[in-house]
Amino acid sequence: MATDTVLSREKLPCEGKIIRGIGGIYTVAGEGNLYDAKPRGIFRLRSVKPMVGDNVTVAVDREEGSGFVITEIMPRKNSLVRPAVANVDCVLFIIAAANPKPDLALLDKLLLSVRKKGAAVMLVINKSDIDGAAAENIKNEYKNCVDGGVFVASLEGDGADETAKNIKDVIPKGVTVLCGQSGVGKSTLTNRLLSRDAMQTGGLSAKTERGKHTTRHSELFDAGDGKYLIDSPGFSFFDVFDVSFRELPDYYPEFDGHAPCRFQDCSHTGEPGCCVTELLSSGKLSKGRYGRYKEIYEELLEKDKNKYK
Ligand SMILES: Nc1nc2c(ncn2[C@@H]2O[C@H](COP(=O)(O)OP(=O)(O)OP(=O)(O)O)[C@@H](O)[C@H]2O)c(=O)[nH]1
Ligand SMILES: [Mg+2]
Ligand SMILES: [Zn+2]
Repeated sequence: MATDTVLSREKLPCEGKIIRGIGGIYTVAGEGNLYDAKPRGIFRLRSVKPMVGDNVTVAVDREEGSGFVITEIMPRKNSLVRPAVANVDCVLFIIAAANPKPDLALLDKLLLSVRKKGAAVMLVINKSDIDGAAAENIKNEYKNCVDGGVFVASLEGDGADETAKNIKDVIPKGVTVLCGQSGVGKSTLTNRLLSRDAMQTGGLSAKTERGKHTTRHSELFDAGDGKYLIDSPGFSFFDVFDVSFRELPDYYPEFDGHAPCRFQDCSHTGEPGCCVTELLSSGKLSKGRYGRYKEIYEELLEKDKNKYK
């Protein structure tokens, strides 16, 4: 992907990918050029909004006589709501061992939502320099539920480049979104993975010890080897809305291939003869993950009961 806007018209129309969208103008990377384009009016009529990650056709805007227009949006493989990104192959979650305090319930909800979308999930536990023991504990809790292993990192320290290289090797080809609470180091890692200062980074608020929401938009970067990265704004609240309590175990890889429970429709929340006993004692399922599983299950069950109210 080129890094500057070249207003080359010869190659148009052409196919490309939306790498950012600001104020209704979308930048499309295609044929080695960047085109700042407006969506064709028909999309608004159909309530279709282009998204970062969309594969599109871009053409010269004949109506306006100049500028560029998005004439077609290809069907999406999937899309995330936060951040709004289409055609996501992998989500790389970042959590800090400390500063900000890790919110594992939030992480679990995000993990299962992304699994439901059919994207791979990876996990980096950052800021191990602040609390190495906490980082190891989180690693143990999550080692059986992510793809490609859990990475423990200290992205400010000496070994940061080495860590970033190891992470980059495991990231699959296609589009990977970096996701997590504000201040955990998503932009720091993005810059390490790209070997340049593409994103601004920020400190934590001294008063609340939370992130300062430094990143405000999502942008797609070419990391080479067919790998594309998107840094995203951090957030601290997430509601699971498209998963039913019945399908919850499907999004916990720890349950994959488990021994049958006594009850065929076992919810794994305390029934006798449940596989959970064995999964906990063998360490395949961690106590922390299981405790939060039960809480999320209750939340989803409650939501289902109130569905028609
Ligand atoms: N001690 C320590 N600090 C780190 C580490 N990685 C990043 N930081 C610092 O943490 C702060 C936040 O980093 P960012 O990369 O801006 O965090 P972010 O996740 O992009 O935050 P938002 O954009 O607000 O969502 C910065 O001051 C970084 O220098 C680390 O491994 N150890
Ligand atoms: Mg950021
Ligand atoms: Zn069970």
